[in-house]
Amino acid sequence: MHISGHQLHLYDHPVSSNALKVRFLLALLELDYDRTHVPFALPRPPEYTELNPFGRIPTLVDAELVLAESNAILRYLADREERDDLYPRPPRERAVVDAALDTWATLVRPVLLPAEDLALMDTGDWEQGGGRWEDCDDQDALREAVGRAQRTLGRWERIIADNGTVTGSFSIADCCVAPVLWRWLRLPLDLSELPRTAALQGTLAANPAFVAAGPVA
Ligand SMILES: N[C@@H](CCC(=O)N[C@@H](CS)C(=O)NCC(=O)O)C(=O)O
Repeated sequence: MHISGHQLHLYDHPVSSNALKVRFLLALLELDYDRTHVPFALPRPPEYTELNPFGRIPTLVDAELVLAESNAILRYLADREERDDLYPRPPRERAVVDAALDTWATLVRPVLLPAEDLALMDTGDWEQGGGRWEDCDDQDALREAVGRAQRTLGRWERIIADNGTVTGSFSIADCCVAPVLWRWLRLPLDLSELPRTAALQGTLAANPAFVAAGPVA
């Protein structure tokens, strides 16, 4: 499907949080890659669903390996580059990173998404990064959705470290959460009682590799 100058090829969208977490890690690892833009509009182009039958963004291609699922891609790239600092080998340390990745993907992310839908995706062109929460037509629904997110982040707060990282030292779990926490800078979230999450959000937003990865929305 592509003629690539680089070994790695990322199928992504500038606005996709799942693609941005991969670009963040690629920037940290200083790996060059080619990019193909996949539009959000459904159905996805047939060349893309041929590569990734679920059609979700992103997909990473590394020679004959075609890898979907952003967290699997983070694990793969850290292992590929033998970056045990980012994804530790000792089972107990690795389990802590894995638990953070799974908790975020299965318990936190899904609760945050409805508020993003109402505040950003429904208020502007999402292909371009969406609109402003102030323009949401149903502010009561938005308040409720943000409240649910806030309560879930209160649980998240209790499992993360207090030094601006997820697990106590920077890992792929930080790459995983960075795009969505950064996106939430655009939502009316009260972090006054969530100091660890606030520190994490601030640290990640200022990370030079995150900035280099080109966050859009
Ligand atoms: N579990 C997948 C989810 C990927 C995903 O949902 N990507 C979004 C873009 S961020 C997407 O394709 N959304 C549109 C869709 O659901 O088809 C991953 O982590 O890579």
